[in-house]
Amino acid sequence: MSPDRAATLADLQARRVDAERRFAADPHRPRYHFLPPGNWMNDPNGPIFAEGLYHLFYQHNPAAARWGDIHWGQAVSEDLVHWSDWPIALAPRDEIDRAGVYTGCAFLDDEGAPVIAYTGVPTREGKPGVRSDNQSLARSDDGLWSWRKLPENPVIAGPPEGLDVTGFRDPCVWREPDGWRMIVGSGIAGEGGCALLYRSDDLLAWEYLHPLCVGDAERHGTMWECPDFFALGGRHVLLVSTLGRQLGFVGHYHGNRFEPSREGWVDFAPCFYAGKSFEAPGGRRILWGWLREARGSDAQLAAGWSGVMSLPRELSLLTDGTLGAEPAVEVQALRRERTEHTDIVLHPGASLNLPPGDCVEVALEASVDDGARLVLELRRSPDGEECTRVVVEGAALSVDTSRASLDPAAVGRVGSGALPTAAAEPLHLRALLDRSVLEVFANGRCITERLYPARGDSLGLRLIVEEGGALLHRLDSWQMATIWPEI
Ligand code: DQQ
Repeated sequence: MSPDRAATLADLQARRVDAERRFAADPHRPRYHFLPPGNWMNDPNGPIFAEGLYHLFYQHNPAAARWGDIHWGQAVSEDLVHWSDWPIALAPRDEIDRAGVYTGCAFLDDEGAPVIAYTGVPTREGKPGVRSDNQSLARSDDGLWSWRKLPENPVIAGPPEGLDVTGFRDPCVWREPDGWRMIVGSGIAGEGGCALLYRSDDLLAWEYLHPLCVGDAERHGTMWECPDFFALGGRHVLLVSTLGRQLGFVGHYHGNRFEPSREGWVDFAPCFYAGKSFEAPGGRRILWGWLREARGSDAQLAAGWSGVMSLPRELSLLTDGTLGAEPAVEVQALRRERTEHTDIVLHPGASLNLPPGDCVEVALEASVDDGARLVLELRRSPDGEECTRVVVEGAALSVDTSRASLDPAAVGRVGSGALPTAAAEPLHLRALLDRSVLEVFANGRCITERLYPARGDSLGLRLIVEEGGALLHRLDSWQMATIWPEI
């Protein structure tokens, strides 16, 4: 490593340690989810495994805990869990992207050189999509450390002629035997959200083909942001962010056409957004998502940070053909002190207290009676005034944050969705709590929420069977370690 690079890395590391020290007294700042050392973060961008490292880019305002002056931040990891900050990858400092370098992807070109495709936004005046939002490229010649925008930019200057679109951003690029493909998030006025498909031989000249797929405005929204497209389990998956959430289509792709046969929300709550995936060694498909705040902008500015990355989620196709997700196995490296319970019959009304905490994981496997209601209470104050509830009732999974916080700036709500399997199947439930972040996985489905308890003693954790009974085959809970150097 060159002395210059070593010095820059040391500076960035020192800045991270300072930041985490400064934020140490903030009870809401997560300890084992990635986030920048301060200020604003939104979408994950261009995740890629290259040159032996996981690279994670993200939409970033380095100057304030609010959206604006959007850059591409960058962090790298050897293990998918612990991160080092690298220098900002892209800044909005050119005529064609002065108002922001928006979301995109990263890939290796035919020579193996790392390339970023992103949306350049020259001005925020005018209608998105027709105000010269463009698709542009940057290349790295030094192992993804620094990025040079191409002189040929923009490689696509605007949406196809004659198409009345609702937006034009967030390229996703992949290679096919007969050339490169790019989809760009868009929507056709009067029809619905869509991903516009392009083809190229050299990544510089792009020919518009047609929409890869068009949604129905009412059910799938009028604009598709952050499209992500990949093969999985013998099918293809198209992820799009729309209507405030991420939608996943599973289907067949042939002859440049995608025909979805299954669809569903990638996460049941509106907190997980703009998810972007990559192929990890071994062929695993790993998804990252932006976990938005669920408190007012004043509270975000006062905190000095906003936005958290989800845990890496490994995607799969479930036996019913729908998209499933669970935390990547690497996350288990953060488990510390463990408590274990096995083979417990839980009668109606039974409860099981677990070691309290605000950075914990609970994993359980249970056979639940028909009509039973199993509840995991987290961040519970001793008198129950504050409490977040994860509820499994029949085939319904929900998270209720309506009593999570006494703070009026914190949003409380109930999010829910259906589990893929019948209640007769054992329930596999995992809840990963990291201060203001809660990610819940159950039989392949997930629901993510943000919670900001105001009381310092809201740390209680317990399992209750409110209705019916259950056989708890096993339950483990762990205190979780921080991913930052101990401070
Ligand atoms: N965020 C980016 C856009 C994208 C949106 C801008 C989704 O590229 O469409 O920060 O959150």
